[in-house]
Amino acid sequence: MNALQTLIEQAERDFAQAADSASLENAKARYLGKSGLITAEMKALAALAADEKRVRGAEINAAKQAIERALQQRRDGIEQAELQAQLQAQAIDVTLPGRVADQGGLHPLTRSWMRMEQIFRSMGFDVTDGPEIEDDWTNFTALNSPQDHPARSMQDTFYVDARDPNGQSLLLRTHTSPMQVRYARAHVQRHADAATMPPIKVIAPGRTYRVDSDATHSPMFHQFEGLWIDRDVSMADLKGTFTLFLKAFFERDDILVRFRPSYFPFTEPSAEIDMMFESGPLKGRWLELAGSGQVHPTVIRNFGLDPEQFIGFAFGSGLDRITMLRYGISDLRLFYENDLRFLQQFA
Ligand code: 2U9
Repeated sequence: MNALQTLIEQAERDFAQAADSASLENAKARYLGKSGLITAEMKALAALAADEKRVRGAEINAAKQAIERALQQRRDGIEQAELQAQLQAQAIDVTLPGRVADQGGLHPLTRSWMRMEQIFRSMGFDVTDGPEIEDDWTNFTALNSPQDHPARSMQDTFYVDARDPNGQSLLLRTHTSPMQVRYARAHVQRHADAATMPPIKVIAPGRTYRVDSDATHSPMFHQFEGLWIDRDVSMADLKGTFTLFLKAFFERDDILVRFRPSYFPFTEPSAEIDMMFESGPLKGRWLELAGSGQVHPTVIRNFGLDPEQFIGFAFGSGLDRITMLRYGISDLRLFYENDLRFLQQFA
């Protein structure tokens, strides 16, 4: 084997050992660089005779080309290897499950609340709001609950350890009625002339508080109350309004409604409202749904109106209760535990 062939094989081995482009370029310099081995062979040509020069020159050129080919091959190899390494480092596992954002949903009570508001709005009722910490007068006295009424006892009501600027005791409202007291008084003030006053027609939904806790009672629960005061509103309007609401809320017509005589300090006469489904799992059972009645003359007077001129009705019902009936829920506490397995069924 001649020296040039040895040189080619040596270069091939050197190039093969170069692990990256930098070492490959160093290896190239050893053969093809200014003081490289092939370059040295070229320089040595000068000392040869013309004939020998031609033959030897062609041999050296062939060797140089072989080394350049080997170099290019190795360059391509290293480039491929580097690309592969880079692709592997940046590899994406397309079989991984995607990171999907969880979608929230409305709480069943919120759904009922919105549904209830929408139905009453469609019947011309306004919707009002008010404070959850109330003063004694607005929560009790204005609603004809005398000072010694049992609903005022410390066992039934959460009193707040503070008083309002007028020295009145403060409490967590025990019903949503005080919102209607506030609404009605503001309405009467705004329409100073009773002769042209538009009717008071309002729904008051919201959180209420009582000292009570078991499967069907929670210390915090939701009520919605209606109030309609005008010159000629009757108990027949009450029955029609409430029946229409029930049929729209439960999305069915096979509903019977009955009134039973009752007592509330703020209404006279008063009635419990019961409802019966004529089919389905609750078929044939009277279900207590609401209290109601003609607004007591003392309450009308507390609005600043003359009870000889103005008359109307009020009702109060539990949002939690009608939501349990609508969805077939048996334990009230499910609404307040925030267990996603329960809540997701309504999303
Ligand atoms: C004003 C005057 C009267 C609202 C009424 C009831 C009867 C009643 C309860 C039913 C179950 C509340 O959710 S519950 O615990 N409510 O029995 N509520 S009449 O009467 C009013 C309201 C406002 C100014």
